Amino acid sequence: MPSILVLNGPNLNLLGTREPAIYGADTLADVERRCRALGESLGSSIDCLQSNHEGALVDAIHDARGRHAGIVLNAGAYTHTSIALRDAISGVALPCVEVHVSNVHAREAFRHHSVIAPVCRGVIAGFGVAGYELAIRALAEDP
Ligand code: CA2
Repeated sequence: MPSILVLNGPNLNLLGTREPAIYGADTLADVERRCRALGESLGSSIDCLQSNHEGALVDAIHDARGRHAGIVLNAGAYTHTSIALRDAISGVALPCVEVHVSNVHAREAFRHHSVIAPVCRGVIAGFGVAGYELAIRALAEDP
């Protein structure tokens, strides 16, 4: 059964607790439940992990090699800064879909640039937490 890693970065453990106008009301546990349910219906197993630490995210991407067919990644603010995450994604050569809950392009200018987008299969932003499910569907259809 092809497996997908849903990886969330810094502060996404706060989903559903604050700033609902930007990030909605679903908690990270809700998101992970929805992802697992979708995976089940698509015949994919879903592993979920969240960390606030850049190195732990790099380790998770490395560990995905040989275990997962692809990665759904919301790297949070590291999206805009982390060459280490970019190098990890290109290093493992797994298809990776960049996800953002909010429409980063409608927000502050510093959120408009992603250093990881060039090494990702694609980017989904602005569809709320449904973006994670869209990304899983994209990977399941074209692994
Ligand atoms: O829109 C997204 O998904 C982001 O990746 C979220 C990051 C932000 O730095 C990116 O620019 C866009 C921030 C995640 C913080 O999440 C919170 C959720 C609720 C309350 C406070 C923070």
